[in-house]
Amino acid sequence: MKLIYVIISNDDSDRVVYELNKENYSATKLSTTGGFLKKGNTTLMICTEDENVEKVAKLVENVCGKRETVEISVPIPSFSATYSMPMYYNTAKQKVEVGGAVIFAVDVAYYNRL
Ligand code: 2BA
Repeated sequence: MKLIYVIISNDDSDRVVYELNKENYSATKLSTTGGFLKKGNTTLMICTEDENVEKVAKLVENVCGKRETVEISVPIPSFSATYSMPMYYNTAKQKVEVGGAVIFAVDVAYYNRL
């Protein structure tokens, strides 16, 4: 049994969950934030048999499509010497790949539906 994490854009999330549910995969949606761009994204948790991991990845790929390179303003935090919270953010233009999906899977030690 594997727990698959799928990180996708918020725009693709409803469609991906719809397609997963249609194929009888259950998914839990988490509202997450990308550490680099500091923008909201969606992380799906899908627990399924090992042999389904590639099928889920293919399904996600079909919905999310390919990455593209865009130039955007990336937030650059400035930390004070005293506090670990950023005092302010500067931005810098940078070429970044967006779109697509990030997928990884981990072994599940225990699974039960009570
Ligand atoms: P973010 O961390 O906001 O990253 C958004 C995109 O910015 C990344 O797309 C990547 O193209 C670029 N990027 C990230 N870090 C970079 C850096 N240090 N220098 C230059 N460009 C950088 P993706 O790779 O498709 O990642 C999309 C989102 O998936 C990430 O949002 C993060 O939330 C998550 N993610 C990606 N790799 C991960 C990993 N190894 N572990 C956990 N989460 C990951």
